[in-house]
Amino acid sequence: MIATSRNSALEPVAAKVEAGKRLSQDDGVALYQSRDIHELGRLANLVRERLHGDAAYYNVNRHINYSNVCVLRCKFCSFYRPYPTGDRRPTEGQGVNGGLSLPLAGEAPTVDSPTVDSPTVDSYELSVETIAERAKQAYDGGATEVHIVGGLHPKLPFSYYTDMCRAIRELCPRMHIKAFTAIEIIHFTRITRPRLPIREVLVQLRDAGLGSLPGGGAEIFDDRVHDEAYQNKVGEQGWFDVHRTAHELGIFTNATMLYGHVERPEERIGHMIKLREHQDESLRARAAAFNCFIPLSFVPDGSALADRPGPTGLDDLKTLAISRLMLDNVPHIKAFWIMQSAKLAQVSLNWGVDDVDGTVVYYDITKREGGSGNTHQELSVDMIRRLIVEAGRRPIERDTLYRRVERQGASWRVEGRCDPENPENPASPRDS
Ligand code: V47
Repeated sequence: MIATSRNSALEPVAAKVEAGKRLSQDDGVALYQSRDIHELGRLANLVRERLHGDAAYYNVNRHINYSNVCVLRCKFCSFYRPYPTGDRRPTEGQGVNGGLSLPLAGEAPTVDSPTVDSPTVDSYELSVETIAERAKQAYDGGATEVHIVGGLHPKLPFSYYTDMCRAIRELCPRMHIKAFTAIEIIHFTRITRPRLPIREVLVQLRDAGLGSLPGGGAEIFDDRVHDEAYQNKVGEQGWFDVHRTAHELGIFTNATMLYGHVERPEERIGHMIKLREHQDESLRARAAAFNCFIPLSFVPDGSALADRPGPTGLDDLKTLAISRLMLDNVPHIKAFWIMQSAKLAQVSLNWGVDDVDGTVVYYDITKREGGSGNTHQELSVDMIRRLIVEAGRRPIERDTLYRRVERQGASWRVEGRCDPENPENPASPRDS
């Protein structure tokens, strides 16, 4: 049973939050240990309203996953497929993501994967033309952002990624391209000959049209967790090197945390504190910083950790609220509704969250229903606004950089910062 009375263990933490002081590792762990969920929600809401009042942000976007082929075998992941053996090639131009028709559910299995239990999905890679066409379809429908990520593909050359950005830029001149996690950026440094440094990879992508980096690939910054769940993946140093370099170049980025698999509460808090320290540095010395923190609720279905239960609703809500309290220097906390569900994302708007991502449309990386579920995962703008209004918040359409979007149907323009009057929002993007 959940206690509803005020828990005295939280009083020192409450005093710090009310005074605007920074929380420590122990404070964060105390918040996780507390069963006083009402006090936790109150505190997170206090900080949320200090920063954003009653505003709640969303965007009109489209996710595209260019390929599920990946050289890694992360245990939490149900998305990856190995590169096919023999004469076979990944399915080209189709994929399960965002096909111009509905996804290819029920396909016969053609690829054996030792760890992933999702036999209906084959390996695929999309051509640059297909990606640009899908972006254009979204752009014509009024999307302001395309969010593109994929696996670490062993064969595609770096020019595939720069060509992809150029092709989208050409067809959709005002659309923001948010693409490639830090792990993909490191992969690009390894596939170029001679090897390009991170900075040069980012500069070439930016010149081709890249606008910002999503927050993926962070998982949990902890060696124990890393070794247990994603051993061969680039670790925290590589992830931070990419984000540091992006910030130096004036490229805004996001940050994520994948929780609810093999990590412990204190490791989640450690993760948040590492991000907070990095953000201090970026705000002090660099041209850009993290815009948003996105706690990603682990979906076990179809992964090698499918025997784990994944987070409960209460754990989701607590993690979102604690993120708001710990990350005092990151302006936005997002409940990515695909992960926490639209219903819980709505509730979280009074628990520290100020952003719910957007319309999404297709999402391949996680699928409910045993890992082979439908990748068509879409919320209409009307539904997003309804969720926000019912939560007692004021819906504001934003672009990727949190500038207000004024819209009439499919046509839109950016109106400057969402919160120009709010100096407490430390990493608001400069007007440019
Ligand atoms: O890096 C993989 C995660 C991430 C699972 O920046 C999983 O606005 C849950 O980073 N269960 C990619 N999560 C997605 C991502 C993202 C999403 C939405 C918005 C933004 C943003 C970024 O998805 C991966 C990994 O951490 N992931 N498998 C899983 N089974």
